[in-house]
Amino acid sequence: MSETTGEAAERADAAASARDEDGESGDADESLVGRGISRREDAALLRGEAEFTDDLRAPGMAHLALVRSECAHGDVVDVDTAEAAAREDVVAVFTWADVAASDAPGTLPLTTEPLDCDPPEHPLLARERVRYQGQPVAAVVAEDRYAAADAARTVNVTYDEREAVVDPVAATAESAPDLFEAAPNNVALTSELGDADATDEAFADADRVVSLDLENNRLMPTAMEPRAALARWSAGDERLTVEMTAQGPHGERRKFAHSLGLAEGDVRVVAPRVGGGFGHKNTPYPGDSLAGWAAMELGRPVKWTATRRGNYLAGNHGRDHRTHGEVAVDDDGTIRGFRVETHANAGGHGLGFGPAMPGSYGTLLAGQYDVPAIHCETTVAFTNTAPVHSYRGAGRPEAIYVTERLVDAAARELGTDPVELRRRNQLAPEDLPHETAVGASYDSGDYEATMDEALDAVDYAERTATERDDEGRYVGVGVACLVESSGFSFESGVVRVEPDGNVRVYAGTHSHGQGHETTYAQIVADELGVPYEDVAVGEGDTERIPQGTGTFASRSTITGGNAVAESARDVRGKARRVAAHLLDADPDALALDDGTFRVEGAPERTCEVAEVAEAAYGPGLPDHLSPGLEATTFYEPEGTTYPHGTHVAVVAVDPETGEIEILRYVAADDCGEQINPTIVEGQIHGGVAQGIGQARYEQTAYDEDGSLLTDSMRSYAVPRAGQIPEMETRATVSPSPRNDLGVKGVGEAGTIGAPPALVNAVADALEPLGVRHVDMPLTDERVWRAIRDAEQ
Ligand code: MCN
Repeated sequence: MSETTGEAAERADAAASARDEDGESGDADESLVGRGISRREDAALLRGEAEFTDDLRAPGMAHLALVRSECAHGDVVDVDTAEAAAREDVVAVFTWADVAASDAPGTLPLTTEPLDCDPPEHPLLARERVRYQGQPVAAVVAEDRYAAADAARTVNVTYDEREAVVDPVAATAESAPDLFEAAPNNVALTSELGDADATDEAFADADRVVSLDLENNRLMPTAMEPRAALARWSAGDERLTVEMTAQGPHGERRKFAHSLGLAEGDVRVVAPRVGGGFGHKNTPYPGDSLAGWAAMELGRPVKWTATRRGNYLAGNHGRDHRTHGEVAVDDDGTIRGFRVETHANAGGHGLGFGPAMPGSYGTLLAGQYDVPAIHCETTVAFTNTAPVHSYRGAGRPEAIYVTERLVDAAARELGTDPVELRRRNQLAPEDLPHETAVGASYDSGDYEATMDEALDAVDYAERTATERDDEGRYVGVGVACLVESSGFSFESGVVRVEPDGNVRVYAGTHSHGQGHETTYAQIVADELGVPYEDVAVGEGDTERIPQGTGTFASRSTITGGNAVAESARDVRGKARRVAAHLLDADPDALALDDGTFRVEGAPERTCEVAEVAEAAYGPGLPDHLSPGLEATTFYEPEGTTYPHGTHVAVVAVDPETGEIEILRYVAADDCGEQINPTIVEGQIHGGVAQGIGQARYEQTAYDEDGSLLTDSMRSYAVPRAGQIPEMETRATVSPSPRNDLGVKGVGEAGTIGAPPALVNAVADALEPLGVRHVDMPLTDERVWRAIRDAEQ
């Protein structure tokens, strides 16, 4: 079942009118879930009162700076630390020899995924070889951060340089230099999805085959806050506490235990406010482990904060796929199959291959369509570049880009309207649940209805073929239909009513901009029947939360949201039994509303949740009631959910300069039940802005020796506010049958929809000029060259 924009808008309007001055509602008659309550976390952020890792101080704290390799591939001949070590303000200078001499293993797991090969783990400091520019070679600990940085600059590393390779296709050639003996031809992993024979047959039978070679540009996540960690070692009880920028504190705790040789229970990880993650704070890094290791060695708190350049050099990058894609299509527009071959870049030490793994990439290739045969081959290659891992979308933007570019190219080949081709092949609501040819199991949705929401907004039906505006610019419309997967693995959620009646909620996820403090409070206040204001939400502390998976892959609402909902329901049940005891009533005869239990039919017999809580923790409970008022849930959804949407871009392209103007951008998305429509809209805005960044501006560039050419924000073009157009959002609501709240994720929809919508729009605009495809980023120069090439 699907609710249209009109209905969703009505709900949003109702929500808006229910807001009080602070944007919060105390009206308990209405459900809080579904209201666009403004984010409670924003006040502290806007006033500059929120504390980030680098704001934290500890008595006796020293500062760690990394000496990063400027060589992308080479053998370390000598690390001369004498000058740095001689400085008075330097506490210690460490190299691999020091780590090796300690009790710690000193390495990070290469990846959590099984590979075709078994290369050595990533050493915290380079052993005898470096494999990417920016790899840490030495660490300097000093009394202040400036002294540490100055001293680090004096460390002189001599390398015996080796030939480097940066391109994932070139890396697999026989002639390419190997990074690891254990990975011949640099192949980290090959994977195959779908039925090759059935796909060959479909291609042989189809009227036409249309192909495209696509490059999914390499991106560098640019969170406002770089990665940072403050580590404290308590020698007395041999426990390590690390406050750090993390998306999943429990995963980080596992990493510290692994690299430092500690029991997980002896490590506490706390993620305070985190200034954006976008996937790149979800994998282990040498810097934070080294802070922990140095704190243990020195018996002093040690802080490490990455510089912007360090972040760019050695923080995980994203995307970087080279793809040959083919679609088999009949003349009547029926899609018979997709065949896709992709080389994905793993970088110089795979800390994770998220975007290249079949589960997050190839399984999404069917998009919104009923495609009987799909075959996808992926080769993941090591190269002398920064490790590549997840960046907002992590495999799904890469897949949908291929699908949506191929569908558009097929429409142009057939001379069919691209929307009509999509309509012809889209899965209908009654086709769902649906198992695709690449193993995804879609849950619910009316893809065409959501597409029509977006198309109606731009009056698509009124559009004539090719348009030119008053300035002679070519106007194009690009449509991108997306499906994504969300809801991976389990999450824990704790709900506790304190003896004073206040409610504390803890979850294993971590909000670093997503607004969980607001949305989880909405969920719990509803489920528990208490005022929203009484519910406080905490995340990001392994000591307070039993276990957790963390925030990534738009999974938090489905897993964490449902975990806290279930705990709240359990607590409500217990509270009802305690209240029944206090009121001497049958539990079934009690109604709970706005924090007060009432005996039905006897309105004078009431008791507050605070009284119930006091009784629950006090003496005198009858034998059938155990003390306490809290519950912990480990929740795993019944299956993955598949949010969907259609994004439409209208662009004007100047044929003389190649300059693009985005005239309209409409995103119609469906993430199931919306907990908070305002936050959902904000998530779409942020994602689309980053998607526009990929489509138009951002390109990570290495020279052939593996030196990063875009190592600052002067050379890496993150879009500025003025480069982001007005966005219009629409919504449909197709509840997921796979979790109790009926929710699907929304955090990445924008980065998935925007790139193909924009590239399709530019291809549409330039079709009369004979331009078939332009790779991202669509810079003026690239577009101008594509026009000139087509003219020739
Ligand atoms: N939401 C909702 N109703 C739904 C779905 C979500 O109200 N049906 C709300 C949620 O409750 C939450 C927000 O929307 O407040 C995002 O929820 P969800 O889609 O579950 O995604 P996560 O919370 O798991 O966030 C992860 C996702 C990812 S993978 C990246 S990357 C990302 C993103 O969210 N990084 C972000 N959004 C970001 N936003 C900010 N500001 N900063 C980042 O680093």
